[in-house]
Order: sequence, then C-alpha cells, then structure tokens
Amino acid sequence: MNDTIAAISTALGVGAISIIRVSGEDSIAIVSKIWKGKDLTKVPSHTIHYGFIYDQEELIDEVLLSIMKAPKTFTKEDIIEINSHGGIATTNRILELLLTNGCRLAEPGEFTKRAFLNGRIDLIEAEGVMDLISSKTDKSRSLALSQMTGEVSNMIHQLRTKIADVISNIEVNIDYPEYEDIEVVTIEQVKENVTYIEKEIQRILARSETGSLIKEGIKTVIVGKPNVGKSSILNRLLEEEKAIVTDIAGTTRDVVEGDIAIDGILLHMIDTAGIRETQDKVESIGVKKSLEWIQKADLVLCVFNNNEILSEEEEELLKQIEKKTSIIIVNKKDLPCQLQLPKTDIPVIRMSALENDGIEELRAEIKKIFHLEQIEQTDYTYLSSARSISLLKQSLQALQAVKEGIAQSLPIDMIEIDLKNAWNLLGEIIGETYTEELLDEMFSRFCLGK
Ligand SMILES: Nc1nc2c(ncn2[C@@H]2O[C@H](COP(=O)(O)OP(=O)(O)OP(=O)(O)O)[C@@H](O)[C@H]2O)c(=O)[nH]1
Ligand SMILES: [Mg+2]
Repeated sequence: MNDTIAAISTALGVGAISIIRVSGEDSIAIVSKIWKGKDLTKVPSHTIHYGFIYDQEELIDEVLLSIMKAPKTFTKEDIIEINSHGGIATTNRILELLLTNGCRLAEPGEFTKRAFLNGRIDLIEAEGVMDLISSKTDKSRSLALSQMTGEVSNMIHQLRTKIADVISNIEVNIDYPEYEDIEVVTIEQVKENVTYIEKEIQRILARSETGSLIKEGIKTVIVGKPNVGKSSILNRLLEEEKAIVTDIAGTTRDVVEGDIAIDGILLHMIDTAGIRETQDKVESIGVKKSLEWIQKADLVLCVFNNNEILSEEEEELLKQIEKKTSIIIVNKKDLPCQLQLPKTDIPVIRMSALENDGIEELRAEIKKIFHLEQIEQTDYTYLSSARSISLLKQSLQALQAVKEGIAQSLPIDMIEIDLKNAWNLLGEIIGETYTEELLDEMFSRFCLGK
C-alpha cells in the first residue's frame, strides 16, 4: 500500500478549474519533478503555492498547488492537490505526467479506502462520503453529512460500550466465582441491560426505514390500461413533457423515467406501457415489464379512465396491486363518469391530467402514505445502507438469543458468547472487522479521485 496514487478529482469536461490529487509517501518527490515554483520539500504543510507544471522543457500549465503533509490529511498520507486550468487536455496531460513520473492511477474510491485503512474514518463515515457525493435532495445531503461526520458512528459506539459493560460484568463474575450470590444479581443485570439495548436497537431500526427512504427514494411505477393517461400524469408530476402523449393506445412502448422530489424525498417515477393482452411483440414485452415493475416498486400508481367501464384486465390489475403500497387514480374526471370501481381499501384520487386538476391531491396522498411530513428536520442520525441495517438486525437477534439463554438458565459463559456476537456485529457496521471483498465491493462504487 506504499505506492503513491493519483487521479483527477473533479468532473471531467469543460470547466474553469480541475483538481488532480496525489497521495502517498512519494507525493512530494514525484510532483517536484514536474513543478517549477517554491521547493516543496521546504514549504510548510497545509499551504498553497503558485507555480508551473512542466514536461521537461515544455510548459504545460500555470497552477495553484496545495500541499498537506501526513498525518493530518484525508488519507493520513502526504497529499498534493494541483489546481490546474479546466478542460480535458490540460487535466489529462498533468495526470499522465504524474503517472510517468512514478504515480499509479488510483482506483475508484481509493483515497477514501486509504482514509479508512489508515484509521482516519470508519466504514459508516466512508459510506457517508459516497452518499454525500451522490445525494440529490437536501434531506439526503443532511443524512449523508451526519453519517460522514461521525454522528451515526457515535450511536453505534454507544451501543457497543453498553454491551461491553455487560460482558465485563460477566467476566468479573466468572473470575470470582467464590461469591455465591453474585451470579443471581448479574443475571438480573444482564437481562435488564440487554432489554434496554434491544429497545435502543429497535428504535434505530424503526428510524432506519426513514433513512433508506431519504437515501434511496421511493420507486414509483405508473400502470394502467393503454390510453388512460399514464404518460400525461407523469408529465404533470415532472412538470415537463418527458413522455410522449397521443390518443393512440399503446403509445408508450418501453418505460419512461423521471425523478421528482416531494418534501425532499425523491420519487423515482417509471411510466410503463399500458397493460392489456396484445399480439404486438414489442408491446407485449413492455406489458410483461410493467408487471415486473409492480413487483419491484415501493409505490404503484394505478390509473383508470373515468370515462370507460372497468375491463377484465383492469380487474386483474386491481388484484395485482392489492398487496402493494398503491394509489388508484381515476383520470379524465373532466369527462362523464362511466367507471364503477369495486369496493377497495386502496386510496382513490380523482383527477384530470388534461386540465391539470388533482395533482396536488395526489402529492398530498403520497406524503400521507409515507409519513413524509413527519420526517424530522434536524436529526438525521439514521442508518441508511442495507449493509448496516442488516448487521443491526443480526445483532438484535443475538441479543434475543441472550435473553432466551437466560430464560433457559444456560450457564453464563454460554450467554456471554451471544453477547460477544452482538458486540462483533455492531463492530462490523463501523468496520472494526471487515473482509477484503466487502471493501472492494464498497469502494468500487465510488467515483474516481475520491
Ligand atoms: N379528457 C381527458 N383526456 C386526457 C386526460 N389525460 C390524458 N388524456 C388524453 O388521453 C390520451 C392518452 O394519454 P396518454 O398520457 O398518452 O395515455 P397513456 O396511458 O400513457 O397511454 P399508453 O402510453 O398508450 O399506454 C391523450 O390523447 C391525452 O391527451 C384527461 O384527464 N382528460
Ligand atoms: Mg403512455
């Protein structure tokens, strides 16, 4: 891991400035080979310098260079950041120069991976870095930030400390068995403490649902018979003409997608091909797909035409969506009513996409279903990644095993095993223990230069 890595940290394209980042023990030596300006081995850490990048005698760019010496840096290694002029040609040329002078091209997320491996941040904080970069709403930004700055990690540390206290209590007991009446007291204490920790974990898990909602958004699919106005509704929600609308049934052949935000929560909208029996091959693939989408969706918007009677396919569709979180939309309410819906517990919104009437009611219903107005404005210490939520669930199970063990009067050192298990699982969340595969998988999702 001692090699020195380099990458372009800004987005590639035309821009005023690009940043090329270098990290590793040879950062200063390598950059010095292509730099004309102050002697980098002599300048103080955390300073910025004006100078030039040269390829032998050829001037490449006029730049500002930041130098940050280990250990007080993001990776805990020497870091140099070259602020060059933007544009692909200059930026790439400087990167190439660094590579020919001894740097290795960084893998995606490698700077953050080094920050983790060198103990600068834990895994939760590393995930936070990635989430911050990819966040699309203000809420998901706040969530990522509280993760990145260690608030979420603190919460996990506190739980671990509580479990560690219980374990050390037991150890004392095992080490001094001569005090006969201690065991009874300890078992009672263990039970009490474990119940408390369990409750804490359950509370965090309940909130983590909100966490993943903020982070992942709500996958929303619009389904219904051809020509009922699905694409028109999508366009109204997106406030743009994204999907093609015609009076020809079967206009949408493949899925059309778009994102909207409601109260800071992202809805990833998918408009599908109308569902009906069809001979047309391309269309029938689309129909199959939209049925698949229903299975995958967090929310199904099922559209009917107010002006038509219910068809057989639509009755079938109603059955399909019963088990899902869904809203029935009766569209074209500007036309005379022909539709008769069977009794259902699914909320019904009547609207006219043509006259832009009822969209607000639809938004309000979505807010209600997902309790969006209740999402706290200030506290964002939720777990949000599937990885950490699953580990937290497993640690809850381990604690439940502790209580079962107590109920069955198992020897205390057996009970201790489950406690240690819970403690280890919480440790995995923050990366106290990890596997190479996990790190590879996690950091490969990062962008280059971070
Ligand atoms: N009167 C009336 N017409 C509407 C309304 N909403 C949509 N339409 C019309 O209905 C027709 C079909 O609309 P689309 O949005 O393309 O319907 P779709 O469900 O996406 O249709 P496919 O993609 O073919 O499955 C168009 O001519 C729209 O202008 C409405 O609220 N009232
Ligand atoms: Mg359509």
